[in-house]
Amino acid sequence: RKAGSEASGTTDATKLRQEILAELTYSVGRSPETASTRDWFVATALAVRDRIVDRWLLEHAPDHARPRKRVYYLSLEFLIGRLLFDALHNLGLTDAAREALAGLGVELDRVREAEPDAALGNGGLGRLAACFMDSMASVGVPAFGYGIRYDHGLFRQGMRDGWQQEYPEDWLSFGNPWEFAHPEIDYAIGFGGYVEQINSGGRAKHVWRPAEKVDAVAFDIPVVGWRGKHVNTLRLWSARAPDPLSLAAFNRGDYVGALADRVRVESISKVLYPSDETPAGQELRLRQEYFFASASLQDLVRRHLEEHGDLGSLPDHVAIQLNDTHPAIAIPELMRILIDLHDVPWAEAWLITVGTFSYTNHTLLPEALESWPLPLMERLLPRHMQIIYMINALELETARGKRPGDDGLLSSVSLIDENGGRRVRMGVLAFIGSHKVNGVSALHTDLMKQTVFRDLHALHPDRIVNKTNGITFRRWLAQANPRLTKILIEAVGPELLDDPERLELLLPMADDAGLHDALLNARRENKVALAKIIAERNDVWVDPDALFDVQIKRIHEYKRQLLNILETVAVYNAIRAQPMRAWMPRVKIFAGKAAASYHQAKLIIKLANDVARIVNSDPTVRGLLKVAFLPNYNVSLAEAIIPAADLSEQISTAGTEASGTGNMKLALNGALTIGTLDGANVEIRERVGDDNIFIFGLTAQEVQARKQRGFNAHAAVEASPTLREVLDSIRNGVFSPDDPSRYRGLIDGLLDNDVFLVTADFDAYFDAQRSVYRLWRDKSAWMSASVKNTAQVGWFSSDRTILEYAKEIWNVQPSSDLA
Ligand code: DL6
Repeated sequence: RKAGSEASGTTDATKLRQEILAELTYSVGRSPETASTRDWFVATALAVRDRIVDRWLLEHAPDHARPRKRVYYLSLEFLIGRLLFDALHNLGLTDAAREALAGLGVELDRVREAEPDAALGNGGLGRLAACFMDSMASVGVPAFGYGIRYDHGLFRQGMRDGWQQEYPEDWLSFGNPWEFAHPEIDYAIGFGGYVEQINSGGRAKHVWRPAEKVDAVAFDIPVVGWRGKHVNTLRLWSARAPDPLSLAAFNRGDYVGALADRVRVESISKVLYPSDETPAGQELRLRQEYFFASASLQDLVRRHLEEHGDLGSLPDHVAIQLNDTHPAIAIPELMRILIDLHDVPWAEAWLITVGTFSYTNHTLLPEALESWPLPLMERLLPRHMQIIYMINALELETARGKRPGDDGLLSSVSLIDENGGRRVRMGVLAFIGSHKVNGVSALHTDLMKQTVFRDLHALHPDRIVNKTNGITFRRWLAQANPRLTKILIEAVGPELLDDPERLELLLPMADDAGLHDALLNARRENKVALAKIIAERNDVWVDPDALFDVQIKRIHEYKRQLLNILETVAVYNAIRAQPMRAWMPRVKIFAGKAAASYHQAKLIIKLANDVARIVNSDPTVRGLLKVAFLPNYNVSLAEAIIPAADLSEQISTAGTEASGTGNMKLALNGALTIGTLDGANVEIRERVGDDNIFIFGLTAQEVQARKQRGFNAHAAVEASPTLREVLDSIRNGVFSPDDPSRYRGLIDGLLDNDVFLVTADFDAYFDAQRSVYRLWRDKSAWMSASVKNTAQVGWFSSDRTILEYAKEIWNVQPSSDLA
């Protein structure tokens, strides 16, 4: 078999059909007559996987003659979603698979639905890691993604009477046909114990004697890039107890006790940490971080030694990217491996470490910046703590040399936070131990320099760089929106799939009525499909000709779903006041999960559902305004919503959203953005132009200034009769007649301490929504703006982002650049 064969048409379909049948028979153990849709999915996935494997093995063959520098992307989250269409599309096999299965009486789209959504991430950070894996394989950057194979990914969100309920997610319960288990790739990970100092040939040497050991076992998923040219590896670690059970306890009849140790040890890879923000389960989280960082480093050091023999050349052959601070413990771990296990002197070890690591920051929110209590660190990782103290002492000495007498600077750049219980600051560790530190949008990077890393930036002015996020167009355009993709390919040519910046060729056609009609038809079909999902999940019928106004993302106060709900209520009040006016039909669509312990976010979900219930059933409204909160937002649901969206809500308080990537996906699919000058919205505006985006609200600078002056929400509300009416109606129980005081605390809290300046931005947002109405009434003007969005966001491809990382951070040559 030839991997990545591009041969299409009937021959390929016939061959693929035989391969699928063979897998169904010999791997799944079923006949076509008895096979379920899931069986067909497994058989198809296995047949496709076979096609990937030949090239994969070739790419991973030990190549001592000319080894290329590799990237190791360390991320606690990979929100990969379903993989079948990724693989088929990248191999050019989607049509062949459709034909092959049709010949067996099976529909490819049903098979696609049978694949569970691998939800090994919380949101943007994890999805970015998944897009990067696709892009690294596509542009030919040799890479490993390293993470954890969680038995249970992000919780399944259900709704009970409008309240979020969390249920365990079970993507692995029927196995995972994409992965290869490698029980032989197994590293011991230590925890606890003590450090012994021994004399080794006249030199003091530290030996860590852990009290406890856990095995990390590798599971590999091949990641095939565009056109099947390269295959990288996503290696996920699963925790195994060294002893399967205590036989002594078992023989005593203590069957539960016999397994207790194993259950405790293996809990490390049981569940994805439920949120970025909660303090709960701290110790388990730290164990997860060290577990996967240590396994990954042991693995890459072993590979490097096999290929190159000595560790001095590590930075020449290895680039390790830390996806946020979660894997930052890898920095002292590499120091430990170098110093304690390979006798590398400290100064050289530090040069190797800094030369190898780089770190991406994804948030400025203080509560999301990780730090660990010293006693916990000292207990779990005593040797690492010694190394951290040493790194800190040397860094502070350098800082003192550069800024003598500046004690404020010293305490801000110290690895140890002395305020209110001593803690290790992982952001500082990641910064100091990396040669490059990047933000994820231009604004975010500037703010990093001015705020969280101001003093570190002063000491290391060349370290912070910007790498604006991107998305893979293969998933978010070609797979998610085949109707639009077909039109775009007809308009600008199939090369678009290789080079999304070719979308700019659409610009001269932005006012073409024929193109508008084609796009409107495609969008309408997508909206009909979404309307069906809304009817099935929410029992609400929505009009596909209404404006679909979409806010899909994690539920968080800074993202301001509340602002959107307040505007919804304002419109509802206006319709009730003047029912017979010519209201523009609109559907407000929300989706997103709240962290299980984030009560305010869960209350906001309940409010959205309460508002939906009242608005959707009010006969005065006559269906002109509908509200739907779609439960269980995940990658697959996003793939259904984004192609059907007319308006994209990106309304975070300026300065709080690091980048956003949903904003890019929606603009690419032709939705117009209503948003603040936050994160990558700023760069989207620069590209699509002021006339094709609805920007409103305070800028990041204005937000800072307002806060410094002391913002008074009462005054803002007094100045806005519309807002006052909205807040009064919510506060007085109009939307919660069963419990009229349900939202009193929420509204009073907003008035007393409006941290995210919802009230300050309300009027500007309300006005911007009126501009949306005006443009929507002029279909051709709207479509012209929509085309200009699609045409000008090609730059936000994650291939472009990865090429920038490769050149400016990793110093890796993508194979597309090789002669
Ligand atoms: O960089 C990916 C993504 C950004 O687009 C979002 O703006 C940002 O909120 C998100 N951050 C996280 C949580 N960060 N931490 N820790 O998901 O990253």
